[in-house]
Amino acid sequence: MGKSEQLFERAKKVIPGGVNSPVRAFGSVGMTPRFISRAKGSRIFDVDGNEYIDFIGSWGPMILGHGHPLVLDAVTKAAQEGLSYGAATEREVIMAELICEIVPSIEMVRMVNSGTEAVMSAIRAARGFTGKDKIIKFAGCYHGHSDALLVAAGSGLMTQGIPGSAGVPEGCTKDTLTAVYNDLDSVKQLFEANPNEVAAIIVEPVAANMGVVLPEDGFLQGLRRICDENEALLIFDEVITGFRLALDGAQGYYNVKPDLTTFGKIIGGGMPVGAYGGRKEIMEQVAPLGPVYQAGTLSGNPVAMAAGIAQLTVLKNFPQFYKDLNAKSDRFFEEMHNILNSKGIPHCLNHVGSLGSIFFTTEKVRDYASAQTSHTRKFRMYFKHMIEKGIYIAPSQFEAMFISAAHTEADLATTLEAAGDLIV
Ligand code: KE4
Repeated sequence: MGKSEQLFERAKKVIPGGVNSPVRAFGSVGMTPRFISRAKGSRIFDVDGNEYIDFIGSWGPMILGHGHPLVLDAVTKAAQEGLSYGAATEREVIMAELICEIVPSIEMVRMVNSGTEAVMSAIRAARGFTGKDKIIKFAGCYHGHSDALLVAAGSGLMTQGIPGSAGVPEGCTKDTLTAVYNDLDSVKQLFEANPNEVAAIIVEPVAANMGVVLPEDGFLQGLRRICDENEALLIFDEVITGFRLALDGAQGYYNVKPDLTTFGKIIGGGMPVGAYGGRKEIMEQVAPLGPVYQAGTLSGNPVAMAAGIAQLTVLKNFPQFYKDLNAKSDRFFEEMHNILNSKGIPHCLNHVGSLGSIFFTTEKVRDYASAQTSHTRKFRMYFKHMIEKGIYIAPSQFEAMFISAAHTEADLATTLEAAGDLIV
């Protein structure tokens, strides 16, 4: 029995499912999860000494690759000055100024410790600002695990085939309305059925939790228009797309301005960080300034801020960064598509920037229902084939591939070569 198997047996005795986040359990691909010992650049290494080219990148944060020297140096320096004070620090000001400088729609921002916390808090701020209770989300989108958002959710819930969660009282979700991604009529119908009751629409501007599903032309612009017509707020959940598609995220890439934005992942550089921010008049509702309460012991933690500031500063200071990363990624995904086509494997490959996913279906995947036509058995075969070739992709059909600046042309060529041997 290898070390991963041994650790998994031990873990299952003391941690639910042996993991601290469900998707890590490799349940949907029927394999023992790899226990990782270290990572560097585009590579991760498991406890049995196996090396992989990593396309998870901690589910998005590692856009520079693992262990970037400027990030590590910043963390080391900050840690030597103390791990946490529970008091205001200069680094929090620098981080907030950076985000407000880079993302034009953000005039004020609050740091929290995860994407879930960022979304939960943004929803509360939207309800507090508008005085309305209902929220519209989209089937297949995932916004973390706060009660009100565990409705028709993507990511791990979709992987496990459970649209909701036990332990969430009907009272917590009765104000959550579900629309169809890329279907503006489904949104309009909800507003017509709930006149003057909808506080906000929350959307992943590029859905990445039902696999990657792109917004069709006019979809995001349509949401902006519908929100303006109904005096509701538009919340972009950019926990994945923020600082991923472009320096100013999906809102810059698609040129649509939300009222509030949530972040996570990349802004923490690998440390636990989330944030929500937007128009000043909305954010001024948040305590201690306003009546919307939200707090956190480790919010704005100095070591986490140091990691985030270092990563965002690298992204900001290299104007070519996104042009190069997105061009490299486009070439890779297009070549992957050609290889699968040449092998006669029916599939839908959706990608934008350094984000992409392959669905084993003959349909064009444009929403939750079409994503569910994917043959998860074929995905399991694909996953097993790739990991045995040393390619580490998400152990779920309904997650994304993340390409980083650390992925070399050789890494990508090796990955394409592995796909060339795929039989599904
Ligand atoms: P966290 O609470 O996991 O930091 O963020 C929640 C969240 C919010 N919004 C979006 C768009 C997200 O994708 C996420 C979390 N993403 C998943 C990956 N699909 C995290 C991985 C996991 O659950 O282990």
